[in-house]
Amino acid sequence: MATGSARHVRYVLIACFLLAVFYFVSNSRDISPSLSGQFAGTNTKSGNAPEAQQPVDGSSSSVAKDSPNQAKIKTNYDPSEFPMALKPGDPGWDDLAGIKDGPRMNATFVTLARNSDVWEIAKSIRQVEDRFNRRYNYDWVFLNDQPFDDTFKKVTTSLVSGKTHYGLIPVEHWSFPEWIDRDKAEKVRQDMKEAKIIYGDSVSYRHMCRFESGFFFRQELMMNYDYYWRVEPSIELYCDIHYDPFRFMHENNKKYGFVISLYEYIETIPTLWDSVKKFMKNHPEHIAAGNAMGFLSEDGGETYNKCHFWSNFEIGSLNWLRSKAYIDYFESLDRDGGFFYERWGDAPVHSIAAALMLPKEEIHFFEDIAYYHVPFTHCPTDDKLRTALRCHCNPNENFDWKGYSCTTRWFDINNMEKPEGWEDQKK
Ligand SMILES: Nc1nc2c(ncn2[C@@H]2O[C@H](COP(=O)(O)OP(=O)(O)OP(=O)(O)O)[C@@H](O)[C@H]2O)c(=O)[nH]1
Ligand SMILES: [Mg+2]
Repeated sequence: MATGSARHVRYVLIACFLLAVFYFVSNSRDISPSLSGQFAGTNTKSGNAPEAQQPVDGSSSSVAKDSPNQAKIKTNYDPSEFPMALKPGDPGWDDLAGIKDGPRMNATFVTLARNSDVWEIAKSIRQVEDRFNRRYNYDWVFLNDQPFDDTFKKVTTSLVSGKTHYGLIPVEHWSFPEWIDRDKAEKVRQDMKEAKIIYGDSVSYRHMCRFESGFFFRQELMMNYDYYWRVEPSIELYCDIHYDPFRFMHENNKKYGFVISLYEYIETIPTLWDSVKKFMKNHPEHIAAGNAMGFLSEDGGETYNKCHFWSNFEIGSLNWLRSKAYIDYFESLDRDGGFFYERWGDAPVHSIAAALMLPKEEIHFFEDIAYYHVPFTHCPTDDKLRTALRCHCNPNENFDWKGYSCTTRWFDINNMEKPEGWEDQKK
């Protein structure tokens, strides 16, 4: 009897031990985020040391300027070892738990905000984390023309799963350049106020637009990264994101990604296109073969149709924005003074640059990233896709195919097939 019960106890102990081993193995990925994090930028084939700071942007790759769509570039990891679940049914699609294994890009979220924006940016961060970043833990850079206060830092750091960084914008990136006639600028603001143009009388809005057009990507903190994802206060993300959009950009040699496009108010940019034409004449070397001029103009560039990508959402290449081509473009526009003598927005400024200075295949429409910034929504058109992505947006609010959107034009100039059901959403 005594021998029998000792054997019994031994069996129970062995069973417990095996159960503990099984539990540890099956949960190890979830309970050791720092271990998974070490995959960032490593050469997973050879098991080399992390190379997270190594540039990963395709700008130095050997891909031709007018490369075909979906041009793949060399990576310092083996993509097939960590397949991305790009569509329902792809390997790993159902795995939304825990920290995602595989490589990380040298990328960051970036937000320009005031201290008073803290609760609205908190909502945005919560959405980005829940739908994507809790599995990827990318960093977040916050920029401000005033020092961030403790509340802002505490709240945002508590919400972001990656590292947070806080930057103070130098005065020279947030002030009138010396060549601007302040009296003339003041007069314009008065006129725009009377004409009831939104933000028409605001000085800070103009500094913001100029900063986003020409300076955010070369702030000291941003120099550590190759890709950015811009997030504004009060936005919503409506669907799960099953793969890493930064990695998608890198592997497919994309430089600029958008979700919503529309027409700009002409009152804010009456002479922008003249300024762009001057730049094109002075710098033909910066205009890409196979560009997306057809998105911007119906007459081969004579006039601007006002189409632009809505820049409050952007995923893009910082190395492209830091390129000589983009800097020459920004400096040429900046000299012409329209950020202050009119009210040029960073959305048309970025969009025109992308459409003219990149081959059109390097611009990507993220159909599967559902997004809201007042007053427009991008909600995936295809019913099956929305269900698979567990979206909570109302498809009737999808702006893509409505009259004021330029997304139909984007599809047409790229000969892209529109998603099932698009015609039902036109009105
Ligand atoms: N630090 C700082 N950030 C600003 C300032 N003005 C705007 N921003 C930020 O710049 C971004 C764009 O400003 P918004 O006020 O959202 O401009 P908008 O998207 O054109 O207009 P809304 O429809 O009001 O959202 C947001 O992330 C703001 O938080 C400012 O004066 N200082
Ligand atoms: Mg906004």
